[in-house]
Amino acid sequence: MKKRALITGITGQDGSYLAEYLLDLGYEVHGLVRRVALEAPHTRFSRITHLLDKVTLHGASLESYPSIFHVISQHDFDECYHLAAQSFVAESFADGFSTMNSNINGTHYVLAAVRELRPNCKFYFAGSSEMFGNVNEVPQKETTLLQPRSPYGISKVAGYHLTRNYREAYGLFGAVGILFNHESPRRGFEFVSRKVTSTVARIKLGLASELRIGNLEAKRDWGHAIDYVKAMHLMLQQTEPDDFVIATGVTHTVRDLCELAFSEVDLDYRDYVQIDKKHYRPAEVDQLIGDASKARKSLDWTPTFTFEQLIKEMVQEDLKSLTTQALPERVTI
Ligand code: NDP
Ligand code: GDR
Repeated sequence: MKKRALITGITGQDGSYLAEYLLDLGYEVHGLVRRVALEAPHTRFSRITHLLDKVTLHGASLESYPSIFHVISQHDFDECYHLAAQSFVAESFADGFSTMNSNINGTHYVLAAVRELRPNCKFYFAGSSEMFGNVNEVPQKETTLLQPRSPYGISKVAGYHLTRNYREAYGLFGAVGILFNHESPRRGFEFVSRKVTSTVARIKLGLASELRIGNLEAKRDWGHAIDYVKAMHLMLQQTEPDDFVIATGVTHTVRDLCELAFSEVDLDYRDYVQIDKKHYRPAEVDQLIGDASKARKSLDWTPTFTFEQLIKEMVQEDLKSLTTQALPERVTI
């Protein structure tokens, strides 16, 4: 029997890779998408264009319990990967109310509908290293204190507790992946890795002259999304639900990222990078580095991409897109 999976956020970076991975494993894959996405498929489905004839899409919104309930009532899902969220930390400072609403209530709606309609469906919640926030230990692991520093981080802590509560109170198989930053050529343009690699490609091709950026000293543990979606799947193949940190254990500064990306096209980042205070966060998470030893031991998961391979691939893919097709303008406000 084919396993049937529902992915919320299938149009996002992780959703698109996870859909591909599950299809390769022989799953029947369903995706929850916003109704607005159905009306603008050329832009909204850009990451899953190649999958559209292989997956079943359902219109729903994280803001509407009835819409989620309706989707989950349609099929007997074996696994539900809840990835949909307002995922940009800076935006959560600009509009904390919307972020809280989608990320906390949306997660609660999915959990409540799964419990009501599909109590045997395994549930994955996309937790985040942003939950650690003002870190009290380095590196961070599953037992590290949660002290979030942004409305986004707070919303993910709430989702984490909701998932654990459904596990403990109702016996739902709910697993939380505490994933550190992971990137790819499909990363949104507003996130720093893609902002840097896409601007480097534009500069190299004479389409831009500078890179305006915020805190160069912020440190992140960056991995490749392809590795991270495999960890999500592994978490739902266990006999008991549990929570896992997924990270490379290697940290770099935003400055390292710029240096590497510019050097990939034989340029010196110091000639192009301009610090713009507007990209600083009201509260920053200075040093994130994960200890994924529990995942390594229990899931047999290890990352396969280095930071250098990741950034090289992103720069090369951005160069290729620019020379073969029109790359959408990055809009920054
Ligand atoms: P993206 O921002 O690329 O994708 C987010 C997805 O959520 C999109 O499909 C988006 O749909 C959907 N979505 C957003 N708001 C709503 C809504 N109101 N109703 C329905 N769908 C909505 O994120 P990633 O793929 O990078 O991340 C996936 C998940 O993992 C997120 O929950 C994120 O917070 C979390 N995470 C990500 C990490 C990373 O480094 N990438 C690290 C740790 C956690 P649309 O296309 O229509 O906008
Ligand atoms: P993050 O990713 O906030 O860690 O959240 P992002 O790429 O936005 O920022 C990483 C670090 O870079 C610094 N920075 C800048 N960031 C952006 N976006 N733009 C800039 O110009 C800039 N200059 C410096 C930031 O201050 C930060 O320190 C991502 C998201 O995918 C979340 O959904 C996920 O939960 C976490 O990773 C883990």
